[in-house]
Amino acid sequence: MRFHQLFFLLLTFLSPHFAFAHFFLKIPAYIGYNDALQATAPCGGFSATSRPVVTDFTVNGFPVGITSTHNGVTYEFRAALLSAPTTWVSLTPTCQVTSGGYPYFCEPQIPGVAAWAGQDAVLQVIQHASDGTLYQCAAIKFVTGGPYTGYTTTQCRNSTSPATNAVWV
Ligand SMILES: *[C@@H]1O[C@H](CO)[C@@H](O)[C@H](O)[C@H]1NC(C)=O
Ligand SMILES: [Cu+2]
Repeated sequence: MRFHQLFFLLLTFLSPHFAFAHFFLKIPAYIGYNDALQATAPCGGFSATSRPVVTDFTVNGFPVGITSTHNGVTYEFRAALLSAPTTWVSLTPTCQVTSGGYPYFCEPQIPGVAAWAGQDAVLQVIQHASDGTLYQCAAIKFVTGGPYTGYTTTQCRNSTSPATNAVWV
């Protein structure tokens, strides 16, 4: 292989858009991430009832943090009870996020479902991007109280360089 071909290959691998690098749910901990299956509803190729890590989600607000390789996307934040894992309710309006580069977006106070306090549930984040609809889920339990403020401003932040611009619609 000639040097310039190798160089091109390296560039391809290092690009944030290599393969299908899509988006990552950072907070709360996701059920699982599989790049190739992220377009599979409802949880990107993982079972909605899988519970490797369970996060207590305060119903008066809990942070949801995401990184994405896409520049212009729309997010939906939904939840379902573990006992009815196909019945999703929206927690928020949709959110349009624009950014150059590799944005980190964190909304510190995604509201929970107050009536579900004390119950096991699933958080679903849907990203609508140029390459389609993509899914990530987190195993949660709704608990009373909040907003939860236990994450640092490094863990829950919006990118500033390049800037994240988020609008709820
Ligand atoms: C990120 O931007 C959204 C939308 O403007 C905002 O609601 C949220 O509070 C911001 N996150 C942080 C950590 O400031
Ligand atoms: Cu993608």
